[in-house]
Amino acid sequence: MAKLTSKTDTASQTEDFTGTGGETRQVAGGDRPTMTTAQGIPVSDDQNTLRQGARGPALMEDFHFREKMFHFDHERIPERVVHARGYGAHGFFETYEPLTDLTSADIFQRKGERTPAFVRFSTVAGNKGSADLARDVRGFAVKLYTQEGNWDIVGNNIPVFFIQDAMKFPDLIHAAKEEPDRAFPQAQTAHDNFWDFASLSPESVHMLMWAMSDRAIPRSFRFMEGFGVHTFRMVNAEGKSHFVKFHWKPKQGLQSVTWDEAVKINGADPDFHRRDMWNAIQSGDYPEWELGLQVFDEDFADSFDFDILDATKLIPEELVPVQIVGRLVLNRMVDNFFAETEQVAFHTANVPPGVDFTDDPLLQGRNFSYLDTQLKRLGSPNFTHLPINAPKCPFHSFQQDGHMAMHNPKGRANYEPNSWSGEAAGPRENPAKGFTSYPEEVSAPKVRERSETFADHYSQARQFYISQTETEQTHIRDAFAFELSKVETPAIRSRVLSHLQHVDMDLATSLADALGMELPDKADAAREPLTGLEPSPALSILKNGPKSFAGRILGILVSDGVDAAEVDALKKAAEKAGAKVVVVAPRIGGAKAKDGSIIPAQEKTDGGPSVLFDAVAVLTSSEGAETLAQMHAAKTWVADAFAHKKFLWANAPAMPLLQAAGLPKDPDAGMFLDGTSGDGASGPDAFLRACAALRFWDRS
Ligand code: HDE
Repeated sequence: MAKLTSKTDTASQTEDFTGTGGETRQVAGGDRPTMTTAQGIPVSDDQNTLRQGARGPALMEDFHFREKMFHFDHERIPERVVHARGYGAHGFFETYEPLTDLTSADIFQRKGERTPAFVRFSTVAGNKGSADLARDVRGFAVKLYTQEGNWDIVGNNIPVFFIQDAMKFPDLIHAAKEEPDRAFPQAQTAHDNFWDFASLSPESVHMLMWAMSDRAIPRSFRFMEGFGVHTFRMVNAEGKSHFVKFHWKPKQGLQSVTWDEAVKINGADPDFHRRDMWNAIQSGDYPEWELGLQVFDEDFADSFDFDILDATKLIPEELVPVQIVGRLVLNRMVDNFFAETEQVAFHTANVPPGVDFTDDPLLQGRNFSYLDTQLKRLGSPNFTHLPINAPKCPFHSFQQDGHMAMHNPKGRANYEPNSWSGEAAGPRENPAKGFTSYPEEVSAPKVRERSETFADHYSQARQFYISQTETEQTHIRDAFAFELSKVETPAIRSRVLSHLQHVDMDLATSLADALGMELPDKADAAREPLTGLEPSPALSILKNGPKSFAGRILGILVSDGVDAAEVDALKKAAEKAGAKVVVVAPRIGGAKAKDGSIIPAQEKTDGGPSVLFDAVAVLTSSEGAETLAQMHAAKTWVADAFAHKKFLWANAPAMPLLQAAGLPKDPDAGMFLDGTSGDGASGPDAFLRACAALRFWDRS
């Protein structure tokens, strides 16, 4: 490397240089532009502050240093008070058929039309740097840049919420986040404050069932549903209104991990969900959801057992089927995380003409909160000027000035009415085309009161529970036991048990047993729960899994001496099934196959534990298996995959490793040993077909 000894104009140089202090300097030239200050002044030296003499004091006039440090000092903006950790991607929404009978919303007027979209997924409780696999609700916020303005469906992956009135939101969030005196636990509800608040708020019981289910530990954003939660309205051109619930259904099918995996994934790859989204989109495997509507009218609302304005209730799909109306495809990652994912600002009140609100007291509160929070977070009412937030249709108003105003009105008029003409006159309201609120009639005294119709807190919690498979019910029980084991105050645990007896006596009894506690008296119910609600299969994850192994990952643990053809055959079969393969080897340089070739590895045994994969294979030589059998990381790799009930393929030489890991000699139907499973299925294709079930839950 040439030594750069003098401060010359480096614009024409194209190589890396070593500066006088030994530092590497990359200088402009070729396709590298000249660095400038924010004012556009070319920078000659980005390595050294200006000082008096090589060992002397720094000089105030070093405008480049001062500007650089000033900007850095102000890089952070306040993180979101909830949903701080999130990950976004661009895509489009495609309308399947016009929905003119239902809504005048422009996005639903033309078959096949594509509308640009941006989606941000998030966890709720943790800070920006928390781990992806926290047991938590996931945010599913969609911005649709329609031709009549931005429409935000700011939803979650769970169709109900903890509370009924926005008044309680600050309390809920305070209780769920880290405790204020000790600042822990981070991104976890497993602590006294949360369960204290929740158990004192019986309206949260339904949502608690969801939060303790595997819905709260999704395998990835790609494999979860989204829900608008509240009842909204759709209004057609004649002004007729219908009630609507929004659903996003993943074409990939639903999938979650187990709690033991979640805990381990958080250590092995705290970015598991964002990495998954990045990898899928970058490799062209674009995730897709279909938009579904549950449409109903006042008559249904009046006949329904619950209040459609109560966000702690859902409408079973078996009662009001979900009508599929379009698809959402995510096909492009952001160019810059901060500019797009961090600065995107959603707001429940962003609805286009043809969509409207209901009086759900949670929704009404949200319609106040989001605009307010954006001002705090983004620092200026002009956050709508940021490209990620700006509409993609023409927009005109007389809003002006303020911090960072980037769209500045031209011409004389900045008010209306005005008597100017032509362009100078500016925009005018348009009664025919503009947003008109549905003229709902409301007449009632002003009160602070919760409607009687919101009082049944247990029936749907029970319905959710009885809709789950046995495996899922066990996971729910175990999740309650785990969370409550972290609660230090026995009276709080006991209060939870008092509510759960209204949900299911067996659940309450077995949980009391798991906690080593006596069952307390049943809680007094504000309203006696209904008996006889039918199970709703749509509420189970396992009943709504994928149809194939596509989009999933097969992890193959290999050793030196392995047969390269064997690895290749399994890899090809997996890729044919639409899955991806990750090869794990004791060394990151890969494994040396029997024929001397190198099988490249993407992970090293302890860096790529089996919890990161959907199904696993172990392909070794006899010698390699003996070596792996001595390695703790290799043994847990296999033992965990087995314990997590994953489908497992192993060649004959791998048996010593499997045995060292404590696996049974006789394969069950989820284990393909030497190519054949316990129920006689054989060959890589049969293995991958079996993998579509994702887990062999019958494994004892
Ligand atoms: Fe939010 N919520 N929320 N929320 N919410 C925010 O807005 C709020 C609720 C949801 O990726 C905040 O921009 C209140 C339900 C998502 O940027 C804030 C209430 C549902 C996101 C806020 C609720 C959600 C937020 C914080 C009770 C599911 C992330 C930062 C009345 C239907 C959006 C921000 C993103 C974010 C308020 C309840 C979903 C403070 C007051 C119910 C997905 O405005």
